[in-house]
Amino acid sequence: MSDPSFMTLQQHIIQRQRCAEEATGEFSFLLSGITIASKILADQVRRVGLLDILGTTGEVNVQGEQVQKLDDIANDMLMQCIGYRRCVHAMASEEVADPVELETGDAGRYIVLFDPLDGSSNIDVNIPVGTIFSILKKPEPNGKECSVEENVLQKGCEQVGAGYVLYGSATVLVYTTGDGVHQFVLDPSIGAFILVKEQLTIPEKKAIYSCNEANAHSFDEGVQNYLNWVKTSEAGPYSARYVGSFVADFHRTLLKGGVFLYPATAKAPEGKLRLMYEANPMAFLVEQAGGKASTGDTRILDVEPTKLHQRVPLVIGSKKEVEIVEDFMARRRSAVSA
Ligand code: P6P
Repeated sequence: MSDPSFMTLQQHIIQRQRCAEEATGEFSFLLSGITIASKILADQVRRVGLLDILGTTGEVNVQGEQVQKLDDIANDMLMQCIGYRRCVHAMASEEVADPVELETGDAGRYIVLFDPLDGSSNIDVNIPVGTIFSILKKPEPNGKECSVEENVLQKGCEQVGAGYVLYGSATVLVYTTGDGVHQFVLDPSIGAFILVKEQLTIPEKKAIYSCNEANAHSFDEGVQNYLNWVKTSEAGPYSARYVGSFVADFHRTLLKGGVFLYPATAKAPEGKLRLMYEANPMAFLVEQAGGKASTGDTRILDVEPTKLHQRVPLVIGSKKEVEIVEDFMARRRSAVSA
């Protein structure tokens, strides 16, 4: 590194925790479990095709999706690297039906939820994929014995940390602990995530929309009206961008602005993206960056979870762009109810 003033992710977390009344070093130790796993995954993802890790395992996961070999590797890696941390009470993964409770007793203060490798069906064609994580506190005991499921099912507004790792042309990590959004790039020459942007903010408005319009026929009619409007000269010109890998589409939206939509469809009547470990962490990040995230009418972070793997419709991105979509949906609802 030519610049001695660089800051690593660990230094950044410890520096910020020094300011927080609860600086115990536990949080930075917890996050280091995620970053170790992500460095190993970055190396694996970069070498797909050279290693026997392409394709599927032949199994189907709890979501009913074909398990990619790298899904299993990513899940095992994260479970192992986070599971060693005594400060972790439980973990929950997109790849595992139920939360995993760790025998850490009172030392276990945190709950970590993750999608180990989102977009993994794109790996074989070298499209960027990502790891998404969400961190909750184990609820204080209230006299009632709570199951690990009850401890895990908390609203997104209860998160104490969230972030993602994007395995693309560079390996990028973006995280928040509720004090702004910070971006790091992995420097493979030293094996450390280096700070590149502090207090990242999303543009309030940007004429980019990101949506799989092949499903448009079964979208909410308000969304269909939005998709018609967005192509008119009055609206635009808008650009359409859709990678089909949520972390990649979200990262572009966060940095450049715009709106990403995955509404309810005939095939996915609750939406496709999962609340607890996809929508919630990205909603925490986008709000910390000055953006907005809703189901189309309800703030994502206020959605009361009922199931670990529940799905939710998602409209996320620049505040003004999300509000335009919400307005189209609200106008359609009032037209129908009139
Ligand atoms: P569609 C990948 O499978 C994923 O879960 C997200 O990463 C992505 O945003 C979405 O599904 C893409 O879904 O229906 O457009 O292929």
